[in-house]
Amino acid sequence: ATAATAATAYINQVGYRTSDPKEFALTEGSGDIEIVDAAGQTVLKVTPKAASYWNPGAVNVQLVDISELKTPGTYSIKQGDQVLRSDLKIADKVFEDVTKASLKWYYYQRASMALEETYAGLWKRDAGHMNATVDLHKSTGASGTIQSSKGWYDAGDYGRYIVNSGITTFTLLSLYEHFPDYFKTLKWNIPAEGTLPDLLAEIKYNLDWMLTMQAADGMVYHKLSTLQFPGDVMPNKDTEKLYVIGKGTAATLDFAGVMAAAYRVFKPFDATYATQCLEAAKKAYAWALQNPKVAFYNPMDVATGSYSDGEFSDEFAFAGMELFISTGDASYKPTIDENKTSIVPAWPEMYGLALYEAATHATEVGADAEKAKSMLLGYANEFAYQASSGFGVVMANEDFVWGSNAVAGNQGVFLLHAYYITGEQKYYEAAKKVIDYLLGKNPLDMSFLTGFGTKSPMLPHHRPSTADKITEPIPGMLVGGPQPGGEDIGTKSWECKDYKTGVPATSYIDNRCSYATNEVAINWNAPLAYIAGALEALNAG
Ligand code: 9MR
Repeated sequence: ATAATAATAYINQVGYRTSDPKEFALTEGSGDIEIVDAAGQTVLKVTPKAASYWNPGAVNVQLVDISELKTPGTYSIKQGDQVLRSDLKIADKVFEDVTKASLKWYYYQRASMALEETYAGLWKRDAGHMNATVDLHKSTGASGTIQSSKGWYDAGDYGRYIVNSGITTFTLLSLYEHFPDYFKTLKWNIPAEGTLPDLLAEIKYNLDWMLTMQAADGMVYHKLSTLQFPGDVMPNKDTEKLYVIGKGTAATLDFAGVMAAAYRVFKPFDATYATQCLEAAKKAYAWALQNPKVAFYNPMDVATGSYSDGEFSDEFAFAGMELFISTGDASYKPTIDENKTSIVPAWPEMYGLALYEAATHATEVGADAEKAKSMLLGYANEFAYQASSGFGVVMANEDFVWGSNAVAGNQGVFLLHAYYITGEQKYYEAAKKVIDYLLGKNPLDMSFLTGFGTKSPMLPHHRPSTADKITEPIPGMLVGGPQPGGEDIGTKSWECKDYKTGVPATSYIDNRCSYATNEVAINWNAPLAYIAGALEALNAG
């Protein structure tokens, strides 16, 4: 007899919730699938269904529905005589540890404090960037110094950037705002901040930094970083001079929206702090109205993250909507523009956040809430349809950009909002398929979250994980993911060898060199944390 090549089964390697619909992908190959329990008993037989060709992976797969598998345990997947894999897990709260770890990662990213062993374990480290008196770079239009400390390092580098802090901090604030009961008690071993729930303690660490970045006239500086990226050193060894760099309408409006939302979330815990946030938001918004077109680009002597954006109507809508919801003052309320097309949120595309808010505050927002709903559902219906084919994920070729995993994540958050608005299960299911994709049901057959899954990134582009000499990367980090740009491929020794496959969804390398596919970033972890947290909170007793 000739031995047939075994098919590959692509599963969510972290597992499936007992009560959720469940599906995995399978390469071509014929025959029914058997699910076998730890005692060797076949507990389920399924005939794979053909699925349509998935462009980004240039591949045909079949889909296997195992929703009927509801008994917690670890199972094998068999086809004929062949065991395709033995790491299929079913459990009640599969995404709780993912939620905790992806949120705890923000603690590991904290500037200006030592990470103590009681919290950080193996990854304890000295404090970095302790000099709180920071020079204003000439690009701020001012001179002198400000006091600025705390906040999260952006990514694999040690920059702190207001624009990217904007979408990140807002996503985490909205996670709390949407599920206060769940997050009031969920803990993941970080230092206490008064009596704040862990999620809010973590968020406050970054809000405190953001507040330092506002000038007296309301304007918000663009970023706090060295002039060039540091080498692969621990935070305390990055001793180049820090500067406060640039200013602009995007940073100021992103700040305004975040601070307005923070007002609502912190009010029950600390009214003084909440009011400070709201006043800061109002001042920022007022500055932006007077200065509606100040774009930031890196000055000649600066090479750190630019987060440049030249179009601000989306940031105006976001900030205005948050201020309107928080104050009830109609002068802040933006008009919903039905011609907007880039409505899946991303750091330069904040319009979708205004839509989320409008659609879920129908009473306050009035007629525009219906417009927002129909815009969201128009896309969400398309997404839910796409999620029923291929790898079960929404991602199309053009979604494979730098940080593609955050595009997937934000599509999932988007679908969850469609679920909140309608209560329709198909949106929940499609959002759940996003987390399946991120945790292993993808053509690379890997989980993109460090420390989670059978195979996950070991060599992320993340300076602390490189310099600490500990084999395991810090857990709970979502890498940027595959994309065909190859911006990091080059001739210098520290740049990557060519890893492009000609296929968007497999152009990826698990290597320190790859800042374009294997870096981590605060704005990429946030949507994953949101989906994982929401899926658990929605199902909590
Ligand atoms: O996430 C950013 C991505 O959208 C851009 O295409 C890319 C190049 O400008 O930069 C990414 O952001 C990086 C930032 O500039 C600096 N810190 C690391 C970020 C993730 O790679």
